[in-house]
Amino acid sequence: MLIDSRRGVKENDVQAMKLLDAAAVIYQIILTKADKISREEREKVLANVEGFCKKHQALHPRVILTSAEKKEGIEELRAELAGFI
Ligand SMILES: Nc1nc2c(ncn2[C@@H]2O[C@H](COP(=O)(O)OP(=O)(O)OP(=O)(O)O)[C@@H](O)[C@H]2O)c(=O)[nH]1
Ligand SMILES: [Mg+2]
Repeated sequence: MLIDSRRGVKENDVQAMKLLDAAAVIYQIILTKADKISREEREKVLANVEGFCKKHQALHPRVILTSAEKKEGIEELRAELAGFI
């Protein structure tokens, strides 16, 4: 589930999480556009998302912070996806 790191988890994301939990489909949160936020905001959005990981059974606990612009987290994301295959 791609989440804009500037916005965090929104109500429609929570609705999608509930559907995935109910269907027992494992999902993971990938934060995007990390270059657009400060170090402080990163801590905040990570804490926010980690809170959701505790509440949603099917949500993978590892959150990946990425920036397509700075290529940050892309290798990590690729490795994670390769792991699923
Ligand atoms: N700064 C920054 N801009 C990005 C990043 N990823 C995408 N963009 C820009 O965001 C705009 C939308 O690109 P999309 O590929 O649709 O990215 P998205 O994550 O779906 O973003 P939205 O459509 O805006 O929700 C384009 O102008 C991209 O260049 C990123 O990691 N950092
Ligand atoms: Mg888009």
